[in-house]
Amino acid sequence: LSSALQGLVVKQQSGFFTVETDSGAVYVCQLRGRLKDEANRRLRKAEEERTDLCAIGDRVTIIPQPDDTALIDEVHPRERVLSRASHQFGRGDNVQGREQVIIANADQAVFVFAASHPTPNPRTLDRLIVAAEKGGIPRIHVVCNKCDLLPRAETEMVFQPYDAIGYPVLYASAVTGDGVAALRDLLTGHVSVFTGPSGVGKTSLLNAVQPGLGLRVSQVSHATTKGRHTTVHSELFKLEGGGYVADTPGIRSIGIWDVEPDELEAYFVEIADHVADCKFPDCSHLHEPGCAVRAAVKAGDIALARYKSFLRLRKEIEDTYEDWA
Ligand SMILES: Nc1nc2c(ncn2[C@@H]2O[C@H](COP(=O)(O)OP(=O)(O)OP(=O)(O)O)[C@@H](O)[C@H]2O)c(=O)[nH]1
Ligand SMILES: [Mg+2]
Ligand SMILES: [Zn+2]
Repeated sequence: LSSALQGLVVKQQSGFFTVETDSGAVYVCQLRGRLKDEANRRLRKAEEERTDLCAIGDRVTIIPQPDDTALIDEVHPRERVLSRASHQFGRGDNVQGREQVIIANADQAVFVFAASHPTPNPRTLDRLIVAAEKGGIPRIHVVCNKCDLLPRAETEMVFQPYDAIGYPVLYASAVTGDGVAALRDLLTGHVSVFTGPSGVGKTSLLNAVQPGLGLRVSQVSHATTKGRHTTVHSELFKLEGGGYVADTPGIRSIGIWDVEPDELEAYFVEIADHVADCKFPDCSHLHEPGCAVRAAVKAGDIALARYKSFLRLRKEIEDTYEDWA
């Protein structure tokens, strides 16, 4: 009779989870019935919480079966999580926002964009940063790929503000190999997740970092049609130098999960630095006198684009809360 093993969920694909055990064996698993029952009992609660029971990065206990598959017996509590809200909004009782776990237990988030093709959207990056700060991910990095396509000065105008507020930006090109060694160093020894829009070259960069991976990349040299994703499943890969990195499907949009309007400023770190100096403790940083945030924007200490992004996101979250009330 097989006994329980401890492992890591490295892949998730339509109800099946690939688990790598601590001794290096790999099993394709399903959630055990008992867990499913528990899950069902938890479903009413999950209806309120609306989250994924198991995701890549989860530590699990599995029980091998005679047919070489295994059952997931237990999903261990998560240390941290990178999540988004999936957009399934309905009306009235059918409102169905839910938490989609991008990865559990990552200690590093790498947000990948392209210098061009597709044109980077800093508002998407702001959202990803909010999600990572909310999830307690200690290391957040930005990678700007396809630097072969645009003069560096133009690219830096978009990304330099992030470097300035403490999110290191790495300029790279999977085509020329620029920045690939630095990226490899960055990933080694960590559990990282690659996230960003489709077609920016996440998979191409991973192939460059570790050629043995040989992952499938888009044949189209630039993302033309929205909704065409080359990578369709999230998967964690073991790095030769130690650690893991997850390749994930490109995101079209990222909804903010479980952040209240008043909470948002805490996840815009350079804004959070100033709120204590506002005259009113409940300052909305919109029109109140003595607002230290607006003063910092005027003085150029907070980038105007980030301030606008913050206001826009807060408005969106407020509207969502109103819809749900
Ligand atoms: N010019 C240039 N093209 C690149 C670079 N990196 C990737 N590409 C091209 O961009 C296209 C998309 O690359 P992928 O690696 O599939 O992009 P992805 O981010 O993994 O996309 P999804 O899996 O859909 O999320 C491919 O045709 C690559 O050849 C780069 O540094 N420079
Ligand atoms: Mg890909
Ligand atoms: Zn203020």
